[in-house]
Amino acid sequence: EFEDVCEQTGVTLSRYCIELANRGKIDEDLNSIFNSIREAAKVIAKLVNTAPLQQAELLGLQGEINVQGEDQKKLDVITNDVFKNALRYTGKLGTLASEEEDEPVDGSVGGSEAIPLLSDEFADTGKYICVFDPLDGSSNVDAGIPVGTIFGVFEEPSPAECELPADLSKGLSEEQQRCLAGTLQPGKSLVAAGYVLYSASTELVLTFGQGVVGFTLDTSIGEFVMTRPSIQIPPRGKIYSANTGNIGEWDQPMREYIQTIRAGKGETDTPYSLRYIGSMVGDIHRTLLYGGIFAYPADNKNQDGKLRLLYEGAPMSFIMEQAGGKAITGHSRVLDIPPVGVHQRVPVILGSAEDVEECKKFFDESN
Ligand code: AHM
Ligand code: MG
Repeated sequence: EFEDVCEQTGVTLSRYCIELANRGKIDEDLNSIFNSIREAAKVIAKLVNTAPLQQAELLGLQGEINVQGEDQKKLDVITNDVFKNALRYTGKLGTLASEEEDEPVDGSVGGSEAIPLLSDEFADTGKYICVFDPLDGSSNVDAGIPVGTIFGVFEEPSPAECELPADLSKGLSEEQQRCLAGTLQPGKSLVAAGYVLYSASTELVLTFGQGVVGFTLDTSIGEFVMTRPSIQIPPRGKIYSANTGNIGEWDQPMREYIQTIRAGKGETDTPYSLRYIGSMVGDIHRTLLYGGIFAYPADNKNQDGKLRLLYEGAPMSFIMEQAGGKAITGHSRVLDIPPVGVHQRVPVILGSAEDVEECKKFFDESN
């Protein structure tokens, strides 16, 4: 019967995860976590899709608060709750760290909140840590521009690896120390990462460290269906993607590199085209599929760029490398950086291997 269902639907994300678990490629806990991510992604897709309708209903067409009156919660706050709670109810997470919250928090769930008839005790067995940005680029939603969710999953380190440097552990309770130590892991320790793009279609792209797979939400059945069994970024592209409004503030190597490729004076002798949405998930998704280079480099005002290492830089770099691409800060590999703070920023340059290598030469020569 299982096969019959799949003949009608294609390979669903749920089937994909079950089959990986059956083959021992992921454990049951990770399978549960992806169950929850899948469900949360569907809810967020719906929220993003209907946001203008809800806004119009609340404000009325003249922009005045209507009779229902209460303040509307911001979409990034709502989506944070959706994603966080979906993860917590798996009982498999020791720690959750969101771009929307100041500190990483304990991921366990107390009893069975809100479900009647399920009042017996439940012991959390969480050993995973999830870092996420529930709605990246949320300022774009009002204009109908694509936005996304980005996430990464770590395993909880052993107590011995949980020692925090004294300056970081100061003033924190034991539990806060555990959560922080678990969260401050370099990208190369990720066991899974992915993103969801809410756009013309809803796309979910993930990696368990064995290549990159893409799914598309089939809204008629409410399931993510595999549409790209193995995503490989082209080794070379023709597109660059960066906020060139800041070019005057960038580091010299970055500025020179972009000037070179857009003038057609780079290794391929072809002028590159500019594509920039200003919504990382959309810009990365295009880069992954069409090739080229995406950058949010350091500039005079922001020595570490804008994007966050844990919620944006590391998961996206893991996906990029798994698809055969590269991800650097300029001189070094993004996945090698050990974070010292949960909201730490990092310059990122990622995309097709040959393009990133060409860019890196400008940094190497500047030394
Ligand atoms: P956010 O986390 O506040 O939404 O900001 C992150 C977004 C990314 O999606 C995007 O790559 C970047 O900010 C765009 O920044 P800019 O407007 O400076 O080009
Ligand atoms: Mg963000």
